[in-house]
Amino acid sequence: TSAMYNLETFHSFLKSPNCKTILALVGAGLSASSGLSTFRGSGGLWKKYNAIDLATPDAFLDDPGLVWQFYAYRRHRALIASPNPGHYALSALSTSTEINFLTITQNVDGLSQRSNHEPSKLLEFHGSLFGLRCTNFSCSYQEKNNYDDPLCDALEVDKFQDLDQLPYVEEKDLPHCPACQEGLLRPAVVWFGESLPLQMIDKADEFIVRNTVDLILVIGTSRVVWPAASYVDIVRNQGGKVAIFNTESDEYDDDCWEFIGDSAETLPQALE
Ligand code: BJW
Repeated sequence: TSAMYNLETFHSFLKSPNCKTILALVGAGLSASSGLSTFRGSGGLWKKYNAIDLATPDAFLDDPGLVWQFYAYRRHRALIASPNPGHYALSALSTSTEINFLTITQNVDGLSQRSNHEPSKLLEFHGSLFGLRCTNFSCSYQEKNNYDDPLCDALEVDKFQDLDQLPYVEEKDLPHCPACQEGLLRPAVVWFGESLPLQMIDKADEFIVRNTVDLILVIGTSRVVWPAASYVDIVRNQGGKVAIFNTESDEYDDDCWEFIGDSAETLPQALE
């Protein structure tokens, strides 16, 4: 990273008339200091299972009980967690009247919402842990804000909290659709290989095309999952600046501000 990129130059760019439109791209690292695990790296394991392997349609077909235990555990953890100063710093930007702002969060934990982020400026790109939908193709049942914990007896977190060996949960004991009475419910999140809701992509594209983004804040994300990661290059190609907030340095990217450390600390500092 060149001498041009330091906290001082970041602050003066942020306050300059050249910085009118800001896009925040958020990943699991933003919620790390709220106590929630990331997907990749040291925090990326749940019991002996790899989080990435469980977030797939195949895993759910193969063993819906196991995948539901993973999501029930994460629902519980998210509900007892609180937003951290990083969430609040973004929330403050979202209510500013001076700038055009949008947060694209890949997180499904609901912590940005709970930090009072302006809802119209927040896209939950990969869905929400607190959304449910029916897996029966002929049924369109969905629930948006279901905070029941546990969702059902078999998914009571105490039953698999400290176990090396998880109890096997049969499909009949998992949450089923109250509308069609037969479909298994699933979390309304976007798994690998699944398409993001089209209107989500549309809204993101609309923001980028309408405004021309001056600055993208890339916060706590490994930038490997598409299409979310693609916005960094899209903004750069528009002539926008990039600021990365991560505990690890990206050796391959030196045309950006890089704030190394816990984003719960670095983000409020940079945005103050
Ligand atoms: C800290 C910190 C602290 C730690 N402070 N920092 C084009 C090219 C290549 C591949 C594809 C492509 N198009 C599609 C694909 C395939 C696939 C993909 O991207 N694969 C790549 C992995 C190669 N993409 C998809 O399948 C997407 N669908 C799609 O594109 O559909 C198109 C389609 C069209 C037609 C037919 C079919 C499909 C969907 C992707 C959905 C991703 N879903 C998940 C699960 C969501 C539900 C859940 O939460 O369980 O989303 S996977 C997982 O990864 C989750 C996350 O949101 C996502 C991103 O992870 P994130 O947030 O970056 O976390 P980590 O753990 O990776 O990184 C944490 C970072 O924080 C690290 O950098 C740490 O250093 C840092 N950190 N502590 C600051 N305190």
